Amino acid sequence: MNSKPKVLVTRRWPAAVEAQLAERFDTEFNRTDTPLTSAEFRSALARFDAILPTVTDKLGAEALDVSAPQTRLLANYGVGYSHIDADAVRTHGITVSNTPDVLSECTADIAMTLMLMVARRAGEGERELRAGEWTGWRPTHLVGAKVSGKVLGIVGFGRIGQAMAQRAHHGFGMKILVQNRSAVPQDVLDRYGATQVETLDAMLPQCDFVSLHCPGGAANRHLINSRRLDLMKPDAFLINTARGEVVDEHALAQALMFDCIGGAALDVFDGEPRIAPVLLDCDNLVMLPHLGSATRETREAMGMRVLDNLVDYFEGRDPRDKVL
Ligand code: 8YV
Repeated sequence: MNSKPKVLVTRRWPAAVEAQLAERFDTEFNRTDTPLTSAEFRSALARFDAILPTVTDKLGAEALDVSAPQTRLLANYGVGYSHIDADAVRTHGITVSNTPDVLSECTADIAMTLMLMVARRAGEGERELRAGEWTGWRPTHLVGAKVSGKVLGIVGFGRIGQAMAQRAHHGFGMKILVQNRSAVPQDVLDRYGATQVETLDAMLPQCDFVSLHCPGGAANRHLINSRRLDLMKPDAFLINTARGEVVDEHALAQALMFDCIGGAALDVFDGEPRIAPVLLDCDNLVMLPHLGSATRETREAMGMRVLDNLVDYFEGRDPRDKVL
């Protein structure tokens, strides 16, 4: 009889991690590489001891509408877990873990990439060149905004927010303002020459760039709405590598079309991979397909971190990255 815990991996993972999972657990892999449906999740919850979901697995009330699930652990491959219904997992007594730390650097790298791309109009430039429309250098062609030395407002000063501040302050000489739900210790702010501002409304008018690094979910849904976009400087830029729902995308499209802000750059979208068509019409918008953690090194490290959490749990300890 096989006594290894039964584990379901919902998407394709880096080969090295899949090999370790297969060795240590009775592992089933979803080889279709398309997200499971709610019905498939309900059936999996009856059969597996642990499920290893990703951001694309909508584990809402419908998918978790089961009685007495076999599943005791959802070990999420990713740091954000707003796709998992916290009330439903609490009702079932299911434990949830995530993968913090290992993706902070690469996600901050993508936020920097987006900030530079939108300020320097790199997306527009590449589109023009590929369309064969570049007529040559001229003093007024695709003139963007300087990044170095400007004011960057960071919303959410956790690990990724701090990795962003590290790059922007020490690499680009930017002045850092911080909005965070709790008080950030002074020595942490001092590391990045940062100042915590009491409210988001007070911070927004002071920023040349605003970068979002807060959690998603209901609490932060449309944190950036038309009223707050109006508070931003008319030449300021918004960067989102957090979660799509944090920004009201229709309000953002309006703000971009009517030049209420200078531009925006998004790695995440509300209801992704569907993109609100209104966004596609905005020239001063850079969009990437959720690439924050997408490096070989980080995706492998995320998988290994999930493995650590599984081992913790099945050896009778709380998983090291337990979040629910
Ligand atoms: C991950 C992310 O790639 O970790 C997160 O929360 O947003 C991404 O960078 C994705 O969530 C994988 O599940």
